[in-house]
Amino acid sequence: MDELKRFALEIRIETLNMLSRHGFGHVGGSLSIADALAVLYGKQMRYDPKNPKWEGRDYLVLSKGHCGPALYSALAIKGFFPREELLTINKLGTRLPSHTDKNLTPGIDMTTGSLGQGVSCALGMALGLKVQGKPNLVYAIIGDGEAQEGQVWETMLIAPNKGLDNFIVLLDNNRQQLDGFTNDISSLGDVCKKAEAFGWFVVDVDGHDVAAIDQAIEECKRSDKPGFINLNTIKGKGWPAKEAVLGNHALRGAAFEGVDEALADLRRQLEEMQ
Ligand SMILES: Cc1ncc(C[n+]2csc(CCOP(=O)(O)OP(=O)(O)O)c2C)c(N)n1
Ligand SMILES: [Mg+2]
Repeated sequence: MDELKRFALEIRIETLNMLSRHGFGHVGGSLSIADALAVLYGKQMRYDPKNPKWEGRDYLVLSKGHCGPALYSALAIKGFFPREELLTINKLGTRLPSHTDKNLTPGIDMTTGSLGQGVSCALGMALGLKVQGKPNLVYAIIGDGEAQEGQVWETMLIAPNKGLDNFIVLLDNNRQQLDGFTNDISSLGDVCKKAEAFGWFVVDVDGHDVAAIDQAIEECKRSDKPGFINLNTIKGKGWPAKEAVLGNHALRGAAFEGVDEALADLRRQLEEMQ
């Protein structure tokens, strides 16, 4: 598990480094999924960085596509493309646009950014694989604000009806969306009970505990239902000054003040774990 913790720290470091150097980006929601990505790309998913389209791979759809930087960091660390390329984020001609694009980036399996659509596509991918009798798994990461979209609930309804035991949805439940706290805007209520009532196999975990996330995925894999993992997370996790505060969704320019100290602290944590 230490390796996964290190991987998550590296994802946070690369993410903060590229976004602060670029001077704009979705910091909060990228930092909250670092641990889940570390478990997926550090242990659970089958993939080949030298052959991103390998037909035996598992698929990940980052339905909250604005958090591409965290996923790019995981992919670069695992060798899908050179790590230096991360610094081209969102620049003209880059293969790394702010939101994920399957036609540009090695390792990205679905173009996302319009909230709600990604998980809908992931459902179709899981259904297609199931119909063909293939063993690949499909993972999707959605946001809590995103879960206000109708398409999310169509997916929640259809996946159990189609018996998609090859489909695992992870909800990055960081309790914040673009413009405030989700409970103040349109609460999801008891989302675990809702998912269960729709027919999913549900696990409720600390979304920053890599061992718990790993265990949750194992349990979902064993279940004969689609899996729903509620990741209880903190938006901005890893940069203490930005954790769970309003205004941490996307930062620009001066809002990055203090990032060097945050990066130094993360690098120190990483060194202590080597
Ligand atoms: C359909 C759609 N409406 C609005 C937006 C603009 N938008 C981008 S991120 C975001 C907030 C999403 O909140 P959440 O899903 O909780 O993401 P996180 O907290 O993980 O950043 C919004 C409204 C969008 N990308 N797509
Ligand atoms: Mg959120």
